[in-house]
Amino acid sequence: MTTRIVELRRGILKKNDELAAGLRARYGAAGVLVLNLVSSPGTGKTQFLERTLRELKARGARVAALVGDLETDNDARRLAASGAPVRQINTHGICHLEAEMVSKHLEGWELGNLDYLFIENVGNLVCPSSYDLGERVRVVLLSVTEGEDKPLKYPTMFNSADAAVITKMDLAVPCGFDRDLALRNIQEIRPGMRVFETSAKTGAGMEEWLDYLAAQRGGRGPTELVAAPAQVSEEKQNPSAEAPNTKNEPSFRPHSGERVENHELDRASAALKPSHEQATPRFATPREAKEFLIEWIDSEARRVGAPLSEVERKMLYSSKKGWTLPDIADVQDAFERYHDPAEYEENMGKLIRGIRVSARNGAKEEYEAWTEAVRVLSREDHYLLELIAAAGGVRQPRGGRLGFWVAAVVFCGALVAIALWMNR
Ligand SMILES: Nc1nc2c(ncn2[C@@H]2O[C@H](COP(=O)(O)OP(=O)(O)OP(=O)(O)O)[C@@H](O)[C@H]2O)c(=O)[nH]1
Ligand SMILES: [Mg+2]
Repeated sequence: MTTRIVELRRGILKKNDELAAGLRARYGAAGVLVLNLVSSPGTGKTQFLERTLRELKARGARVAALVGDLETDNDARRLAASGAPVRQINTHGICHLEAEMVSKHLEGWELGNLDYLFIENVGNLVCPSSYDLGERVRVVLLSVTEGEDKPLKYPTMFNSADAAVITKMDLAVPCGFDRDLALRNIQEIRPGMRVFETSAKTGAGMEEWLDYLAAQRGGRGPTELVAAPAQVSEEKQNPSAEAPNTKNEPSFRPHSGERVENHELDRASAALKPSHEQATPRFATPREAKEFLIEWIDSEARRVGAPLSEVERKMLYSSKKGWTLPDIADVQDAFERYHDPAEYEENMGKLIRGIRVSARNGAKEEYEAWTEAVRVLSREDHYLLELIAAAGGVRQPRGGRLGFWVAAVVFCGALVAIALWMNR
């Protein structure tokens, strides 16, 4: 019985991971930075997010949010006060959001019209850590009222996050919050993790947080972002369109309702147009190209039923001078201790060759996206490039084509010889 439950759970997680990989690729193609906010109930996710949405909008950024709760649309109503498009996801008893729920609630939204999409997860410090939502950045929040030991008690949640936010700093003194201890505990679980000390009430720490968000979007600060498109401003003028959507109707539509799906398809294919037809390149920076390639390798590993461990995936980010992860030294340390480099490189070679085959046999745009990413990344030195080079050339080997022509000539010659012999 227990084995069956474990197997069932594995199956659910596998399905979720596959859907999340698809979402991640979709977010990447649309150029939207997606963040997943996790914490225990009442940490201040909604208040912090509302302030974030408001301040990003004031800087000209295009933002939207999904918010998960077991019941009620209270949080969506609060977030909608920021003026951003918001949708509530009610999980009715499930203690976390899943990729499928997110995917369903994104229907009708034109992701290409967004700079940031925030997902406020259900308040819980255990379940959400196992469910990938395709986000690029997972943010764990911890309030000064919860106790400094939470990172030690819930290590998986803190270990799977990319950044931490300490909330309600305005209450730190009356609560006797031990800041140094909290920071030490976070670093013990996730060395090198970026931590923001904030108060959504006073605005403390928000500047630093907003700068971090801009940096995560590849260094493009909110003030440099393109102005919000017409349809977003139209919604702004129409308060009813901004109200939280409990009936699952799109509150943020690119065009009229019936055209939503087609328009989304148009956008998706435009993002994958060959570079010579594209007004803007697919990858603005080597970092974007690198993330695209790593995501593809990661999803290929899942596809073949051998998902990469966190260390294996993170090793792909190694670089001497180019952009890499802040905790890469720890990753390399763990890799050296527990992995066989030759075996790892052989496995990566197999995955890369598998990707090339499916990209070559799939849509032309996919193949071009892969080669363009490699070309953009080649501007810098990256371990990933060495792995790609070691996996062999991208063209069909000359020998293969030559073999085909030799076989064809021999076959035709044999046919002619048989015909001549029979006519004798
Ligand atoms: N003093 C102070 N109170 C805050 C701050 N942020 C949130 N709160 C209060 O903390 C309580 C919980 O905040 P929420 O934003 O609802 O917390 P949450 O994490 O979204 O809660 P769930 O969605 O239920 O998990 C509310 O009463 C907020 O007013 C803050 O920075 N300072
Ligand atoms: Mg909330």
